[in-house]
Amino acid sequence: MSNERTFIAIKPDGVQRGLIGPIISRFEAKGFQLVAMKLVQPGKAHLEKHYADLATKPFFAGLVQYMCSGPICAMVWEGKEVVKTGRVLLGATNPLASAPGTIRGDFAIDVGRNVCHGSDSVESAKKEIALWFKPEELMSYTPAARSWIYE
Ligand code: IDP
Ligand code: MG
Repeated sequence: MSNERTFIAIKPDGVQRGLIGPIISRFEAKGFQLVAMKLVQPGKAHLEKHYADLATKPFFAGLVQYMCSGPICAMVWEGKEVVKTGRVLLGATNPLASAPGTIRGDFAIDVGRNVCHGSDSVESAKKEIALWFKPEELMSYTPAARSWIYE
């Protein structure tokens, strides 16, 4: 199915470091389709909800503070297996363990400043997209290059 969707976010450090363009470029170049994008600073309650699964972790408070420290570029990307492959493009959670050629491998060092987020399953993608976007913010369109990307 080529209409799978994932939630990808450029975290405050990525925005401040001018990495919006380079990160978007990698998803575009791969052939994935941008269906929604906005710059937002949604606040503590929203980010606690986004990272609810990590609430018991010792780094949770610092993580929420980091995510609240500036604007986030929130996006939805669509394509065949985009959830799994999106995380391959991002690289491992700890940038020092991320392969060169991945976003975190190329642009980050510390796990607490790893510049981007990507949904870890189709189910969490659905939840995250619903948390960050209203249905009318998601665009449905056929990209001109579609038949040059999919056989
Ligand atoms: P993911 O972003 O690769 O899915 P998760 O385990 O879901 O990784 O953790 C969410 C985010 O929490 C990470 O991207 C990172 O910013 C932060 N994080 C994870 N582990 C640590 C840690 O040990 N120290 C500080 N921050 C962490
Ligand atoms: Mg995660």
